[in-house]
Amino acid sequence: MQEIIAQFCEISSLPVVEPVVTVLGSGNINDTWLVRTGGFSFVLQRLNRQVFPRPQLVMANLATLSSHLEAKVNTSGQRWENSILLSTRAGTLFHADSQGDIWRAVTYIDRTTTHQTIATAAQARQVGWALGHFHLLLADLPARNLHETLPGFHLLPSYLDHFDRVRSGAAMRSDPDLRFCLDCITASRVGADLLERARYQGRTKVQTIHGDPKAGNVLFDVTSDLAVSLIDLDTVGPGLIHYDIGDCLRSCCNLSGEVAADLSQVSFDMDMCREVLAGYFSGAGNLLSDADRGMIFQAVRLIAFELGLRFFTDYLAGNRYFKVLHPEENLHRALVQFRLVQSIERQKEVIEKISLK
Ligand code: GN1
Ligand code: MG
Repeated sequence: MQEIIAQFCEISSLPVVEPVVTVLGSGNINDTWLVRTGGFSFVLQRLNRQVFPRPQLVMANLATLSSHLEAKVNTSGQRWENSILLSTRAGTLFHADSQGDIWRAVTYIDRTTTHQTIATAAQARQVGWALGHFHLLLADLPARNLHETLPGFHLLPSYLDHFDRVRSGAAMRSDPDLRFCLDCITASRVGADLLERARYQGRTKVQTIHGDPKAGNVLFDVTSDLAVSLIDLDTVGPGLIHYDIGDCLRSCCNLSGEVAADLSQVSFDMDMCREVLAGYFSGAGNLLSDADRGMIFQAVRLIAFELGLRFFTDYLAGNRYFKVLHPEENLHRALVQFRLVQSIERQKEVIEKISLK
């Protein structure tokens, strides 16, 4: 580790290295550490090469995004800091070690913490605001300036094709949990191409989005509990703004979290939904048209379904994509998302109503 750290800074005293899970929560893809050395702190990450087979594109995007964000003056009225890429001492965007692993450093935003699940209305409003504010910051960064690092990342029809292929090759035991997932997929795949159709028909346009704005990717100030930053920027790139709004809602309004201990408690909380949307609208200004707002219900339904499908497919394929602590974890994660989809569908009218002005 010392050798890696020395690529990014001069080591004067022995660095203190902590896994970031203890400080800023956890991620399902990359490995992350907080490094403190000689009064300087930064976040060190090893990129998951299986998920990101072309890390150069991820790093090029991060560099483009960093310079875009660094040029912005904060006029938001609250503390706001961006996660910025730090180059190596040799001036490169990342360090490749002898095993071909890719390491990179980003700024550590101090006096902050994360909430993996949202506990208060004020936090929900702040997450919504942070996403809206972030979209406003990205509004003048043309999507064509960024690479698509994960082609088809939020293309639900492609995930369904992939699921169908994996399923046909998987030995399926008879089990009520598997049955439940299969039934949900059959029911919810109806209309799964709704956002893609809107895109092809020109009813929604591709722009620069975050790609993964779940609650745990928002940094909160430890004292004020106000949002300070949106982190985890590997998936920033061309996409539909609805993917982000849907992902943020499915994450914030699921109060039992992605690994809910009691499946019967999983539901989509409408009070939090109101707060997230109010925060989003205040942060994003006039970014959304009325037609965009009209698609918010479908966005959250489809993104929760997409995530459930991705977890379930990965479970059937032998847990190759998402990190797991035990072999049934992706199945459990899928059950949570599919229950959430059912709860979202039951509240269609209310979600549609509060999405509009
Ligand atoms: C993954 O790494 P992490 O935990 O921020 C995933 C997201 C999922 C999320 C669910 C590149 O993000 O799409 O929504 O897990 N990221 C990638 O927790 O697949
Ligand atoms: Mg991520």
